[in-house]
Amino acid sequence: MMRLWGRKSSINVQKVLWCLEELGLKEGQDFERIDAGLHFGKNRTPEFLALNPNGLVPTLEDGELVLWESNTILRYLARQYDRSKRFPADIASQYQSEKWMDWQVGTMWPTLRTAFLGLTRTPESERHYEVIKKSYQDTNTLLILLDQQLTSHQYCSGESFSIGDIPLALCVSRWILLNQAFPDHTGPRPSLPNIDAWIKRIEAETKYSLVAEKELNIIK
Ligand SMILES: N[C@@H](CCC(=O)N[C@@H](CS)C(=O)NCC(=O)O)C(=O)O
Repeated sequence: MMRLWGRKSSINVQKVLWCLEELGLKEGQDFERIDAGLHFGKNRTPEFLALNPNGLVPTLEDGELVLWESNTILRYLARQYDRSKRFPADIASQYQSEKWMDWQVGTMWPTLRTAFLGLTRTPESERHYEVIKKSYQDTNTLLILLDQQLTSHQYCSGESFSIGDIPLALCVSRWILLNQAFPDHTGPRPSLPNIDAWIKRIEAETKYSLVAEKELNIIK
């Protein structure tokens, strides 16, 4: 049985849980999950650091194989366990999906992360509101790119849901939630109709609602 280390409130753990759901892999049957990170701790113990020297979640053990980096875990799960062909297998769709996964981890999340951590994981007295607003507004600009992609395609890599949609949708969900919870500190959120339609499609056609927590888990 696989073992997944990580608390459910982490965006990166949510990616893995969502992917496992899409693949029909069940907690308690195909994998066990151990709460780790933030108030659960466990991620700085020598045993955990031997698995993942970054001390971060998610970390996946599958037999002898130990993986960290959430997007890599998604790639592995899709390649190893997609028995029912849930995700597109043609090379063009796969690499379009890869492109958006790299964009999420290298461009979008680093931009939004400042606002996210600033508003949800930083005590109010230590928040830098100008920096937070800039981070949020810069994300607005970036998301116009994704909205444009979704003008002519149903999903990020084409007409089928792929693993690339998972990281993107979880980021977009946080972008929406942050603005709902802190409108004064994020500043306005533009209407991006293709992203709105894509999120609705994802909610209707995937297991997203089963795993993605709709809370920011704000630490005061
Ligand atoms: N690039 C890594 C980032 C992992 C990461 O930053 N994980 C956060 C949670 S989202 C973490 O472990 N934070 C420490 C903690 O929860 O204690 C990935 O995609 O897996």
